[in-house]
Amino acid sequence: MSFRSGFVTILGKPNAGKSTLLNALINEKVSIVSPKPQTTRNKILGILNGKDYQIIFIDTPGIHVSHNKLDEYMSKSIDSAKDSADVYLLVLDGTKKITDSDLDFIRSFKGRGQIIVVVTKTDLVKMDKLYPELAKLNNLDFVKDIYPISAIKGDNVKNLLDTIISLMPEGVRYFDEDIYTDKSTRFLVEETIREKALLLLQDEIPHGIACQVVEYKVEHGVTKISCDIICEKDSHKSIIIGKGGSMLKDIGTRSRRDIEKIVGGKVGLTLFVKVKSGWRDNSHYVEDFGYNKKDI
Ligand SMILES: Nc1nc2c(ncn2[C@@H]2O[C@H](COP(=O)(O)OP(=O)(O)OP(=O)(O)O)[C@@H](O)[C@H]2O)c(=O)[nH]1
Ligand SMILES: [Mg+2]
Repeated sequence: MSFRSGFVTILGKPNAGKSTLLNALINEKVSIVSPKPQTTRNKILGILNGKDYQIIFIDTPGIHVSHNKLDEYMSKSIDSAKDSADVYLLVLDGTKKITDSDLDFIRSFKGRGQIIVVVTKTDLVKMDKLYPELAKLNNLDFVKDIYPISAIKGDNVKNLLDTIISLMPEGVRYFDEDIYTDKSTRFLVEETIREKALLLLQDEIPHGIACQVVEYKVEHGVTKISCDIICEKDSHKSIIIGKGGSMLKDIGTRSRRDIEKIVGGKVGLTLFVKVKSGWRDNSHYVEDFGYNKKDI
Protein backbone atom coordinates (compact mmCIF):
# COMPACT_ATOMS: atom_id res chain seq x y z
CA MET A 1 0.00 0.00 0.00
CA SER A 2 1.14 3.55 -0.62
CA PHE A 3 2.15 5.95 2.14
CA ARG A 4 -0.59 8.02 3.77
CA SER A 5 -0.17 11.24 5.72
CA GLY A 6 -2.17 14.21 6.79
CA PHE A 7 -3.20 16.78 9.35
CA VAL A 8 -5.86 16.28 12.00
CA THR A 9 -6.96 19.31 13.99
CA ILE A 10 -8.54 18.86 17.42
CA LEU A 11 -10.98 21.61 18.39
CA GLY A 12 -13.55 22.24 21.09
CA LYS A 13 -14.48 24.14 24.22
CA PRO A 14 -12.05 24.64 27.11
CA ASN A 15 -11.77 21.54 29.31
CA ALA A 16 -13.57 19.31 26.77
CA GLY A 17 -10.70 16.79 26.87
CA LYS A 18 -8.77 17.70 23.69
CA SER A 19 -5.24 17.41 25.07
CA THR A 20 -6.02 14.15 26.88
CA LEU A 21 -7.31 12.83 23.55
CA LEU A 22 -4.18 13.93 21.69
CA ASN A 23 -1.93 12.21 24.23
CA ALA A 24 -4.03 9.04 24.02
CA LEU A 25 -3.97 9.02 20.21
CA ILE A 26 -0.20 9.26 19.95
CA ASN A 27 0.53 7.46 23.23
CA GLU A 28 2.93 10.19 24.37
CA LYS A 29 2.51 13.09 26.78
CA VAL A 30 2.98 16.15 24.58
CA SER A 31 0.17 18.36 25.77
CA ILE A 32 -0.47 19.23 29.40
CA VAL A 33 -3.81 18.40 30.99
CA SER A 34 -5.61 19.90 33.96
CA PRO A 35 -9.07 20.01 35.51
CA LYS A 36 -9.10 23.78 34.91
CA PRO A 37 -10.32 25.30 31.63
CA GLN A 38 -7.87 27.14 29.35
CA THR A 39 -4.96 24.87 30.08
CA THR A 40 -3.57 24.71 26.53
CA ARG A 41 -2.27 28.03 25.24
CA ASN A 42 -0.43 27.09 22.04
CA LYS A 43 -1.05 25.02 18.98
CA ILE A 44 0.77 21.77 19.76
CA LEU A 45 1.66 19.12 17.22
CA GLY A 46 1.59 15.46 18.20
CA ILE A 47 2.92 13.15 15.51
CA LEU A 48 1.96 9.50 15.15
CA ASN A 49 4.38 7.48 13.05
CA GLY A 50 3.31 4.20 11.48
CA LYS A 51 5.10 1.96 8.99
CA ASP A 52 2.96 3.25 6.13
CA TYR A 53 1.45 6.40 7.59
CA GLN A 54 2.23 9.60 9.48
CA ILE A 55 -0.53 11.56 11.16
CA ILE A 56 0.06 15.05 12.45
CA PHE A 57 -2.45 15.92 15.17
CA ILE A 58 -2.84 19.55 16.17
CA ASP A 59 -4.07 20.32 19.68
CA THR A 60 -5.51 23.79 20.13
CA PRO A 61 -6.52 26.05 23.03
CA GLY A 62 -10.19 25.74 24.04
CA ILE A 63 -12.42 28.22 22.22
CA HIS A 64 -13.30 31.13 24.53
CA VAL A 65 -13.91 34.87 24.51
CA SER A 66 -10.77 37.06 24.48
CA HIS A 67 -10.13 39.29 27.50
CA ASN A 68 -6.43 40.10 27.10
CA LYS A 69 -3.42 39.82 24.78
CA LEU A 70 -2.77 36.23 25.80
CA ASP A 71 -6.37 35.31 24.89
CA GLU A 72 -5.91 37.06 21.54
CA TYR A 73 -2.84 34.92 20.89
CA MET A 74 -4.82 31.80 21.81
CA SER A 75 -7.70 32.78 19.50
CA LYS A 76 -5.25 33.35 16.64
CA SER A 77 -3.81 29.86 17.23
CA ILE A 78 -7.27 28.38 16.98
CA ASP A 79 -8.08 30.31 13.80
CA SER A 80 -4.89 29.22 12.07
CA ALA A 81 -5.54 25.58 13.03
CA LYS A 82 -8.96 25.77 11.39
CA ASP A 83 -7.37 26.12 7.96
CA SER A 84 -6.89 23.19 5.67
CA ALA A 85 -6.76 20.12 7.90
CA ASP A 86 -7.63 16.78 6.31
CA VAL A 87 -9.71 15.75 9.31
CA TYR A 88 -11.30 17.78 12.10
CA LEU A 89 -11.92 16.12 15.46
CA LEU A 90 -14.60 18.20 17.14
CA VAL A 91 -14.50 17.28 20.81
CA LEU A 92 -17.51 17.45 23.13
CA ASP A 93 -17.45 16.77 26.87
CA GLY A 94 -19.64 13.69 27.37
CA THR A 95 -20.48 14.72 30.93
CA LYS A 96 -22.30 17.82 29.64
CA LYS A 97 -25.53 18.14 27.69
CA ILE A 98 -25.07 18.86 23.98
CA THR A 99 -26.34 22.41 23.44
CA ASP A 100 -27.52 24.36 20.39
CA SER A 101 -24.24 26.24 20.50
CA ASP A 102 -22.36 22.91 20.28
CA LEU A 103 -24.46 21.99 17.23
CA ASP A 104 -23.83 25.42 15.66
CA PHE A 105 -20.12 24.96 16.29
CA ILE A 106 -20.18 21.58 14.50
CA ARG A 107 -22.26 23.01 11.61
CA SER A 108 -19.70 25.80 11.14
CA PHE A 109 -17.29 23.11 9.84
CA LYS A 110 -19.57 21.93 7.07
CA GLY A 111 -17.62 21.77 3.80
CA ARG A 112 -14.20 22.08 5.48
CA GLY A 113 -12.93 18.51 5.16
CA GLN A 114 -13.72 15.30 6.97
CA ILE A 115 -15.50 15.92 10.27
CA ILE A 116 -15.52 13.49 13.17
CA VAL A 117 -17.39 14.36 16.34
CA VAL A 118 -15.77 12.88 19.44
CA VAL A 119 -17.83 12.71 22.61
CA THR A 120 -15.28 12.03 25.32
CA LYS A 121 -15.19 11.18 29.07
CA THR A 122 -17.78 8.41 28.54
CA ASP A 123 -16.31 6.60 31.57
CA LEU A 124 -17.95 9.31 33.69
CA VAL A 125 -21.48 8.98 32.25
CA LYS A 126 -24.18 6.32 32.38
CA MET A 127 -25.28 4.98 28.99
CA ASP A 128 -28.93 5.99 29.57
CA LYS A 129 -27.76 9.60 29.98
CA LEU A 130 -25.35 9.48 27.05
CA TYR A 131 -27.60 7.99 24.35
CA PRO A 132 -30.20 10.80 24.27
CA GLU A 133 -27.32 13.28 23.95
CA LEU A 134 -25.74 11.34 21.06
CA ALA A 135 -29.15 11.28 19.35
CA LYS A 136 -28.95 15.08 19.05
CA LEU A 137 -26.09 14.54 16.58
CA ASN A 138 -28.12 12.30 14.28
CA ASN A 139 -29.13 14.84 11.67
CA LEU A 140 -25.66 16.16 10.92
CA ASP A 141 -25.33 14.34 7.62
CA PHE A 142 -22.03 16.02 6.68
CA VAL A 143 -20.38 14.47 9.76
CA LYS A 144 -18.35 11.43 8.77
CA ASP A 145 -18.54 9.66 12.12
CA ILE A 146 -19.45 10.10 15.77
CA TYR A 147 -17.25 8.41 18.37
CA PRO A 148 -18.13 8.19 22.05
CA ILE A 149 -14.78 7.52 23.73
CA SER A 150 -12.90 7.56 26.99
CA ALA A 151 -9.41 8.95 26.43
CA ILE A 152 -8.41 8.04 29.98
CA LYS A 153 -9.64 4.44 29.88
CA GLY A 154 -8.84 4.06 26.17
CA ASP A 155 -12.38 2.95 25.27
CA ASN A 156 -13.00 3.24 21.51
CA VAL A 157 -9.75 5.21 20.94
CA LYS A 158 -8.33 2.47 18.69
CA ASN A 159 -11.48 2.46 16.53
CA LEU A 160 -11.32 6.23 16.25
CA LEU A 161 -7.67 6.01 15.25
CA ASP A 162 -8.36 3.34 12.61
CA THR A 163 -11.00 5.60 11.06
CA ILE A 164 -8.61 8.57 11.06
CA ILE A 165 -5.90 6.47 9.38
CA SER A 166 -8.38 5.34 6.73
CA LEU A 167 -9.21 8.98 5.96
CA MET A 168 -5.60 10.04 5.39
CA PRO A 169 -4.76 10.89 1.79
CA GLU A 170 -1.67 9.58 0.04
CA GLY A 171 1.24 11.76 1.05
CA VAL A 172 4.81 12.12 2.22
CA ARG A 173 6.46 11.78 5.62
CA TYR A 174 6.58 15.38 6.82
CA PHE A 175 8.67 14.76 9.95
CA ASP A 176 11.45 12.26 10.75
CA GLU A 177 10.10 8.98 12.06
CA ASP A 178 11.47 9.43 15.59
CA ILE A 179 9.90 12.86 16.13
CA TYR A 180 6.59 12.98 18.00
CA THR A 181 6.14 16.70 18.52
CA ASP A 182 7.16 20.05 17.03
CA LYS A 183 7.88 21.42 20.49
CA SER A 184 11.32 21.73 22.10
CA THR A 185 12.30 20.02 25.36
CA ARG A 186 12.44 23.50 26.86
CA PHE A 187 8.79 24.09 25.95
CA LEU A 188 7.77 20.70 27.39
CA VAL A 189 9.62 21.55 30.63
CA GLU A 190 7.88 24.93 30.93
CA GLU A 191 4.51 23.34 30.26
CA THR A 192 5.10 20.57 32.81
CA ILE A 193 5.75 23.17 35.51
CA ARG A 194 2.65 25.12 34.46
CA GLU A 195 0.63 21.90 34.60
CA LYS A 196 1.64 21.29 38.23
CA ALA A 197 0.85 24.92 39.08
CA LEU A 198 -2.61 24.51 37.49
CA LEU A 199 -3.15 21.37 39.51
CA LEU A 200 -2.01 22.73 42.88
CA LEU A 201 -3.06 26.39 42.85
CA GLN A 202 -6.62 27.67 43.03
CA ASP A 203 -8.79 30.36 41.44
CA GLU A 204 -7.30 32.88 39.04
CA ILE A 205 -3.67 32.40 40.11
CA PRO A 206 -2.62 29.59 37.76
CA HIS A 207 -4.26 31.31 34.79
CA GLY A 208 -1.93 34.28 35.35
CA ILE A 209 1.18 32.14 35.33
CA ALA A 210 3.82 31.78 32.64
CA CYS A 211 6.94 29.65 32.90
CA GLN A 212 10.26 30.51 31.35
CA VAL A 213 13.37 28.33 31.43
CA VAL A 214 16.33 30.62 32.15
CA GLU A 215 19.09 28.02 32.37
CA TYR A 216 19.45 24.55 30.90
CA LYS A 217 22.72 22.65 31.08
CA VAL A 218 23.99 19.13 31.57
CA GLU A 219 26.66 18.69 34.26
CA HIS A 220 28.08 15.31 35.34
CA GLY A 221 25.12 13.53 33.76
CA VAL A 222 22.52 15.70 35.53
CA THR A 223 20.31 18.09 33.56
CA LYS A 224 20.25 21.32 35.56
CA ILE A 225 17.27 23.50 34.83
CA SER A 226 16.33 26.86 36.30
CA CYS A 227 12.90 28.19 35.50
CA ASP A 228 11.05 31.39 36.35
CA ILE A 229 7.41 31.15 37.31
CA ILE A 230 5.96 34.52 36.37
CA CYS A 231 2.80 35.69 38.10
CA GLU A 232 0.76 38.88 38.12
CA LYS A 233 0.73 40.07 41.75
CA ASP A 234 2.84 40.06 44.93
CA SER A 235 -0.04 38.35 46.74
CA HIS A 236 0.04 35.58 44.12
CA LYS A 237 3.79 35.23 44.56
CA SER A 238 3.41 34.49 48.28
CA ILE A 239 0.73 31.88 47.57
CA ILE A 240 2.88 30.21 44.90
CA ILE A 241 5.82 30.06 47.33
CA GLY A 242 3.56 28.86 50.17
CA LYS A 243 4.24 28.55 53.90
CA GLY A 244 7.97 28.01 54.34
CA GLY A 245 8.24 27.42 50.58
CA SER A 246 6.00 24.33 50.75
CA MET A 247 3.90 25.05 47.65
CA LEU A 248 6.90 25.81 45.45
CA LYS A 249 8.57 22.65 46.74
CA ASP A 250 5.52 20.58 45.82
CA ILE A 251 5.33 22.12 42.32
CA GLY A 252 9.07 21.48 41.92
CA THR A 253 9.02 17.85 43.10
CA ARG A 254 6.08 16.86 40.93
CA SER A 255 7.51 18.71 37.91
CA ARG A 256 10.94 17.14 38.32
CA ARG A 257 9.51 13.61 38.27
CA ASP A 258 7.82 14.27 34.92
CA ILE A 259 10.76 16.22 33.46
CA GLU A 260 13.06 13.28 34.24
CA LYS A 261 10.86 11.17 31.96
CA ILE A 262 11.05 13.82 29.23
CA VAL A 263 14.85 14.19 29.31
CA GLY A 264 15.42 10.52 30.16
CA GLY A 265 17.74 11.10 33.11
CA LYS A 266 18.36 12.82 36.43
CA VAL A 267 17.21 16.44 36.71
CA GLY A 268 18.07 19.22 39.14
CA LEU A 269 15.28 21.79 39.03
CA THR A 270 15.37 25.26 40.58
CA LEU A 271 12.27 27.45 40.48
CA PHE A 272 12.08 31.21 40.98
CA VAL A 273 8.85 33.18 41.32
CA LYS A 274 8.72 36.62 39.69
CA VAL A 275 5.99 39.24 39.46
CA LYS A 276 5.25 41.02 36.18
CA SER A 277 2.15 42.99 36.89
CA GLY A 278 -0.58 42.52 34.26
CA TRP A 279 1.73 40.63 31.89
CA ARG A 280 -1.19 38.97 30.09
CA ASP A 281 -2.24 42.38 28.81
CA ASN A 282 1.18 43.47 27.69
CA SER A 283 2.07 42.27 24.19
CA HIS A 284 5.83 42.48 24.85
CA TYR A 285 5.62 40.22 27.89
CA VAL A 286 3.17 37.88 26.18
CA GLU A 287 5.69 37.47 23.35
CA ASP A 288 8.65 37.16 25.73
CA PHE A 289 6.96 34.34 27.58
CA GLY A 290 6.58 32.28 24.41
CA TYR A 291 3.27 33.40 22.93
CA ASN A 292 4.45 34.98 19.73
CA LYS A 293 1.87 35.62 17.01
CA LYS A 294 4.60 35.36 14.38
CA ASP A 295 4.89 31.63 15.17
CA ILE A 296 1.26 30.94 14.35
N1 LIG B 1 -12.64 10.62 33.38
C1 LIG B 1 -12.15 11.21 32.29
N2 LIG B 1 -11.62 12.45 32.39
C2 LIG B 1 -11.13 13.01 31.26
C3 LIG B 1 -11.17 12.37 30.00
N3 LIG B 1 -10.61 13.21 29.09
C4 LIG B 1 -10.24 14.31 29.77
N4 LIG B 1 -10.55 14.21 31.08
C5 LIG B 1 -10.31 15.20 32.14
O1 LIG B 1 -10.89 16.43 31.75
C6 LIG B 1 -10.08 17.53 32.19
C7 LIG B 1 -9.73 18.41 31.00
O2 LIG B 1 -8.91 17.69 30.11
P1 LIG B 1 -7.95 18.41 29.05
O3 LIG B 1 -7.44 17.35 28.14
O4 LIG B 1 -6.97 19.30 29.74
O5 LIG B 1 -9.03 19.32 28.27
P2 LIG B 1 -8.75 20.36 27.08
O6 LIG B 1 -9.93 20.29 26.18
O7 LIG B 1 -7.43 20.14 26.48
O8 LIG B 1 -8.78 21.73 27.89
P3 LIG B 1 -8.16 23.18 27.43
O9 LIG B 1 -6.72 22.97 27.08
O10 LIG B 1 -8.32 23.98 28.68
O11 LIG B 1 -8.99 23.67 26.31
C8 LIG B 1 -8.86 16.91 32.88
O12 LIG B 1 -9.09 16.90 34.28
C9 LIG B 1 -8.81 15.50 32.31
O13 LIG B 1 -8.22 14.57 33.19
C10 LIG B 1 -11.74 11.06 29.92
O14 LIG B 1 -11.83 10.42 28.88
N5 LIG B 1 -12.21 10.54 31.11
MG1 LIG C 1 -5.81 21.36 26.30
